[in-house]
Order: sequence, then structure tokens, then C-alpha cells
Amino acid sequence: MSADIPAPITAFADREFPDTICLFDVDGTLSPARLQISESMEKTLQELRKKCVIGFVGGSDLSKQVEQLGPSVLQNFDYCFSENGLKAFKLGEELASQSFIGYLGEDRYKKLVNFCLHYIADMDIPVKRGTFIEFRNGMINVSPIGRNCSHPERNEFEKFDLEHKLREKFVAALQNEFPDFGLTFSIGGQISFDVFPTGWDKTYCLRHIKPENFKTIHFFGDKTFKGGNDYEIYVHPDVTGHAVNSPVDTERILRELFF
Ligand code: M1P
Repeated sequence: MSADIPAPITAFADREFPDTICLFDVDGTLSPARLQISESMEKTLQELRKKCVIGFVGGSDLSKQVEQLGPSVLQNFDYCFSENGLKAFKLGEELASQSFIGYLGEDRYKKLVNFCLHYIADMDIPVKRGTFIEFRNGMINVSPIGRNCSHPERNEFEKFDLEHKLREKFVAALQNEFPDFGLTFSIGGQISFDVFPTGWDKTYCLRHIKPENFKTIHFFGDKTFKGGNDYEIYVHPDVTGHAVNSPVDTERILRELFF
């Protein structure tokens, strides 16, 4: 949030609804995909934080979330969950995290990466850039065009993929090749898919908030359909899920619920 807006630092118990937490997906929910949060959304969240506890849970790593939600993100949210909560912060303090490589082991990891790189090399797509596999703490992110593409190139890829189902076919090939690796392949954004151990989806973050015993857990996300990366948390029995179609829609629902 911008420097001229002081972030509230009240204890959870002093919020108007101390037993309620609002968790938000990032891309398409708090900000447009891979773009910055609006001033209006920042103000809404600041007001919301006076009423209840707030957090975000995104598939991306923290550096991308800082780009999108601002450099003070760890101060402006009570909970910050990067990589589905595999990297987690409460009130700016880091919580215990999980490692993808620790789960999979170097040998199986190498087989997976080699398969992906061969598959991408054989793909005939209009544009290829760089960083086809991004290695993160709790997952890997695989992109046929490469994460270094420009914004117009990412939009073009998304359209091309919608027509040719490149990522869907890639995921099917991976599921066929590695049925016993216990992995989930999740298409959450425009140009890539995330690969993580089954169960390490966005519901993973719920274990970090369990000690607070929140009575109401709201979740807002735009990929809440089956196969989307918000689906599992959206349908979780402990969660009240809200499907949104844009950040503006998120603000509309928040106004209805809290203001
Ligand atoms: O937050 C959704 C997804 O955002 C990015 O996806 P893409 O670059 O394909 O638009 C990635 O950071 C991905 O990991 C994440 O799930």
C-alpha cells in the first residue's frame, strides 16, 4: 500500500470481527494478472483490515507478489502466503516452509525436468523466450513460451493456448509419464502451470491459520472452477468461497459483506 497510507497494526482481537479472516488469491482477484494492485483496492483492504484479519494466498513466489502488491506487502497483510502457503508469513514473521526438492528427491526431480525440457524443445509455437522452468521453494513453474516473455507476448500466448490446448496436453503427457510421483499440475495463470506435491495446493495455507481458530474463513478467487488453482480452497468445507471475475468484482463483494 502507498507510503502515505498508514497500515493499521491492531491486534486480531481488536478487529470488529476478530473471528473472521479474508483470504485472497492475487492474480485476477486483488490485481489484474501479473500487474499492480489499484489504489482503490489498497484502500479497501486497509479499511477491511480494521474489521477482520486479512491475508493473500497466491501460486506465485514472493518476489512477484511484491511487484504486484507493493514493497510493504509483509506489513500490509496479516498473513502472506506465497507458493500456496509453502512460504508463509504472519505479521511479517516467516513461518515454517516446505521444499519441493526435499519431497521429490534429486533423481526424480531430474527426470521430471529433463522430460519437460525435451517436451518444450519439441513444441512448435510461434514464440519462445527464456526461463522455461522456474525452480521455487515449494514447487516448479513450467512455461512453454518462457517466463521472460513480454506482456504482449504473454497475452498472445494465452490466446494461442486457449485455441490449441498446449498446456492441457503438456499436463496430460506429464501425468501419463509420472503417474507415481504424487504430483499435481495446476494451470493457474496465462503462460505456465505449477507442479507441486498433491495436497500442496492453496488449502495448504489453512494449516498456518488453524491455531487462531477463525470461525469464518472467506476466500476470494477467480480460478474457482474444477482444475483451476483456486478450486480446492474454494470448495473446502471450512471455507466460505467467493468466485470473482476481476479485482473490481472482489471489491464489490467486500462492500456487500463488510461495508
Ligand atoms: O497466481 C497465478 C499464477 O501466476 C503466474 O502464472 P503465469 O505467469 O502463467 O500467468 C505464476 O506465477 C504461477 O505460478 C501462478 O500460479
